Amino acid sequence: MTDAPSGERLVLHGMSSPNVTKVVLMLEECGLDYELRHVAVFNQEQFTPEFLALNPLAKVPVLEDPLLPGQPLAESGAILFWLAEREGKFLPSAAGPRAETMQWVMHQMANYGPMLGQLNHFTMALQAGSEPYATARYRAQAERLYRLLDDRLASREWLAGGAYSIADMAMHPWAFYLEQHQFDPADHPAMVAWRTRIAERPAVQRAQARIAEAFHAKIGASMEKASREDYERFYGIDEGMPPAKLARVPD
Ligand SMILES: N[C@@H](CCC(=O)N[C@@H](CS)C(=O)NCC(=O)O)C(=O)O
Repeated sequence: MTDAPSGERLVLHGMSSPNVTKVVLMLEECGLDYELRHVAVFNQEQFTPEFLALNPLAKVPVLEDPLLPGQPLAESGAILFWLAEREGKFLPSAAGPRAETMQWVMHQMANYGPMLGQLNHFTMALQAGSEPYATARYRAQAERLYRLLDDRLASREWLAGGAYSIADMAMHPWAFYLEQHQFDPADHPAMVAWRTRIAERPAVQRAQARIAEAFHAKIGASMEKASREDYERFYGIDEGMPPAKLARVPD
């Protein structure tokens, strides 16, 4: 984790989460040479001094790019904008399509990520039914967001700007929570068709293979050895909070 990137190679610090996956999609679409480095977030590795020097908020992804020496880049949306400008790809240059594409990247960052992420927390990290108000609140938010996505895609092939772009890459990994969040794919046909269209792209398939190879076994091992304290730190639970009924966490 401490070695700076050398030569032309980029280094992406992460795990197999949607916010990391979207960046790997872009790296593959651009044909860049990059290395994936696992950060064991279930074992508090994001809080080590080495990682905090990369991102003081202690979250992945972080990109180290030889073209940005000494400037590790956090926040997946900012990383997508950087790579799009660096490569001159997947962000239209004409003003209208460019603004629309930026709007949908920000939409994903500001709404889909935070709201679906909270629904994940209250439905998967906690024991079922332990926080009914929070679960209902974030499910209602998710319902609005999935409806918006399906309506948007009913009349266009790609989310914004008239072409496949970083807006689609940002949103795509989040769109797979639809079924886990117990919404009916049959009620979201345009969204499901778009999801499949993107999943069939060779770059997306290469990205999935790279993620599986770099992260899956390591994440499995890190979850296996994670303690209750590790999980509480990951979820941001501290002593002053009301007790949380965590699921699948050792006593
Ligand atoms: N807004 C950030 C969110 C990043 C984020 O939430 N990362 C999670 C994994 S997807 C993480 O590193 N969690 C570890 C922690 O919070 O301790 C982005 O899009 O990059």
